[in-house]
Amino acid sequence: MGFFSRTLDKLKGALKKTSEVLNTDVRTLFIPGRQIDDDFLNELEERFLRADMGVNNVQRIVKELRDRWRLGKIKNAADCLGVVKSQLTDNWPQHDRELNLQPSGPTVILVAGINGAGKTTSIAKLAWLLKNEMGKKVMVCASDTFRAAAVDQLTIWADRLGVDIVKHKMGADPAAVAYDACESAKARGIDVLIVDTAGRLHTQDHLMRELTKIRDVVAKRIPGAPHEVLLVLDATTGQNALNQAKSFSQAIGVTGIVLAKLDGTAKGGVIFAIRDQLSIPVKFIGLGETPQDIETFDPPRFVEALFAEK
Ligand SMILES: Nc1nc2c(ncn2[C@@H]2O[C@H](COP(=O)(O)OP(=O)(O)OP(=O)(O)O)[C@@H](O)[C@H]2O)c(=O)[nH]1
Ligand SMILES: [Mg+2]
Repeated sequence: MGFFSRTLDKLKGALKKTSEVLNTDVRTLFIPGRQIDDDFLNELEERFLRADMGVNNVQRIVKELRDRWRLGKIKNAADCLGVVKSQLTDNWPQHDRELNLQPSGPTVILVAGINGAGKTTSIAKLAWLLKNEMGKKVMVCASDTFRAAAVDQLTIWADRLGVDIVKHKMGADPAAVAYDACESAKARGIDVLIVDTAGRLHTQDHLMRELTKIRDVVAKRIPGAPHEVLLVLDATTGQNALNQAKSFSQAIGVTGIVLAKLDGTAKGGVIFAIRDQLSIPVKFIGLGETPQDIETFDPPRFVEALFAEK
């Protein structure tokens, strides 16, 4: 049984959590008994745009609804809900959302993103998930040597979660820390090594090259590494996240997205824009600040949660 289904079984309450924390105002539109008219369709379009679903998506869905309404196939708001849900659910590409875990030897996960996106917190979440849900031996690597606080933050998480950490002093070469972590992970029989990196803008060429250097170093130490390059995106930045993803992807070859901070944002619809515009799967979603606030991303469940009553 794969990672995905195992995790789903264990996280039974997770859908409830998603519907509780998703904060878009699309669900309140489908009032029972309300008839479809131009006002309704315009309002629906507006709210979908506000949820940051992306113009193409929204136009496609609204056109579909308008066509069906004109043909007399649907009459009231409640009929729309079913169409919208299936429009949102049906077109997900068959992405493999499982982590590419190696059967033996350390799996290396490189984590990148802009400043404050939620990288270090997402690493704590992944470490928690891998250790507690999957029984993996996890090590984290403090390759964000830019700020002293960054190493401290990761150290605190490692201590709390009971996972190993490899770190150097602040200002050290991030690739050298990664080198040591790879050696240490092999020596200690670690299953998964997760590498934290400093936040950077995709426009900062020298910092993007630093990421490439870390990637090259781990590739030399461990066959096939990094097995995952996860880009952490902050859902509250909405459509901006798409540009970040495109640039990071060109620079370092992203294999999956962690969409953090979906709790409490009204821009949760950005996940549909990501599907529309990028060929990178969202693998995990972040729903809060504790290590347990993570879910594997499951499109149908997400769509259900988006329209579920709170
Ligand atoms: N509500 C919420 N807050 C989050 C989530 N993920 C991260 N945060 C918060 O966002 C802030 C930044 O998170 P970090 O994990 O430090 O972000 P980072 O990308 O490592 O930041 P730098 O290393 O400074 O670039 C912290 O206050 C986290 O608690 C999430 O899913 N939900
Ligand atoms: Mg960090």
